[in-house]
Amino acid sequence: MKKQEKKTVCVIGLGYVGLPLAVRAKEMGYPTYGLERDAKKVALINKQKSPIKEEFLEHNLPKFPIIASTDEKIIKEADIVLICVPTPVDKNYYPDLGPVIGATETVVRNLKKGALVVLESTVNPGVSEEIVAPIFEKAGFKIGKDVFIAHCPERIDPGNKTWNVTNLPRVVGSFDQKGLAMAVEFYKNITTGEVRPMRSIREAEAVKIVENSFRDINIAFVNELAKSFDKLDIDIKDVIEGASTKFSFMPHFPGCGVGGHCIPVDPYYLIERAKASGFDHKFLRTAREINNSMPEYTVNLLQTALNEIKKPMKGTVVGVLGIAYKANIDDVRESPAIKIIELLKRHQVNVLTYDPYILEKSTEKNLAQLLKKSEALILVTNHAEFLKISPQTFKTNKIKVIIDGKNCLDKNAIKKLGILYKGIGH
Ligand code: SAJ
Repeated sequence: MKKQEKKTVCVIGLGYVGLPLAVRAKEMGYPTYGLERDAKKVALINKQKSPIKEEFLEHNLPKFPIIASTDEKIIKEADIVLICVPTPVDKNYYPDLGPVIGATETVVRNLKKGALVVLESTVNPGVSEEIVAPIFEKAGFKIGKDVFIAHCPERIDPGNKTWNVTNLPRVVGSFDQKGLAMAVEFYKNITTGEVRPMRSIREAEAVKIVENSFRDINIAFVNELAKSFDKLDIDIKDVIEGASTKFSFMPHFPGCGVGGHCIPVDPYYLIERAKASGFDHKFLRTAREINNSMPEYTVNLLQTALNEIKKPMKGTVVGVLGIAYKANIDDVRESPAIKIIELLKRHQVNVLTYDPYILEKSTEKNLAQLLKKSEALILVTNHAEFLKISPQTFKTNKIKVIIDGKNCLDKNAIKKLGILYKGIGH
């Protein structure tokens, strides 16, 4: 790890991935620019204020300020360009490479000859060769001479207190040895973790899709077990704890759905690309179907519980605890809460919401207000604030039904108070 004096870095996309990377590059001595289309974000970043509520950024951005701009001409200065734009799916779960294509075209318009361009966005094997490279070649750039292209899949886990851009292990692939060497050198200056060169850029693309699909299928496994064990009066939470005593078991946990910009999205990139080559990823598709079914399963648990106490869904006031896709962050992308709220409204439930990290999307501005008004609750996100609610508080607020979408509340204490509790297989 050595401080860099000369090479200039430009990060394209200053979100959960790009902004920490830019801050880290600056910390390691690279003059660092950030190209971001959202002018409000650019203004905040240039005042060293993080647009994202995230400890690493709020702590480090003021210490290692970068120059953010909406003007693509800042790429002209860069010896190293890092593309960190989203790779979402559309409403039919079809991959949307629009942001990657747009960013690549922007780089081509402004590229400094001989620069290294690294795609960090998660993509399926083949995108660098079939989508990114042709854009450079069509513009007359010779890859391996006028431009060096590499892929180093991002591994940022927002809010993770242990792993961040400074220590995450990375894999890197390129079209040529010089590009690989340039990229490996850069990332060795960024992370204290292992930097593993892969035999090809396609293998580097495959690594990230594999690690996230692995997580998705394992979550689907326990979600399916939760549904099955619910009918067998077996508590999946106890069973997972029991199985975890086995040295090789890797616990995953059932819940009301799988959200985020990675896990529920990345498998579709492989499913669709493999289909184009004549292979059907039945297993990955089935896992996605199981995980996508959990919001409806959760709402059905509420309907059953309300019916048990002779209350209809229609008109009942139901408080949704949490909108974010996971605990203690403010990210709603692909959050199960979105589907759950939509389904509740379809049942003409009177829906209230509260998320301490996303007050602007919450109908109630504090927890007490939501609890006071609600007759039933669905916990979607296991934010720390919700784990602190005492069972007596539910009783005092006359909550009759609790659906615990993350199996994180005190089931026995709640049931003892005569409140109807249902978890996910728990
Ligand atoms: N979830 C479950 N059961 C589990 C684990 C997660 O239902 O056992 C749900 C979460 O509630 C959430 C979704 O899945 O809705 C995704 O959760 P996540 O913990 O995987 O969080 P992410 O989406 O931030 O995943 C990131 C990923 N990082 C990148 O893609 C760069 C992923 O690779 C990491 O494995 C993951 O963090 C992690 O391990 O924390």
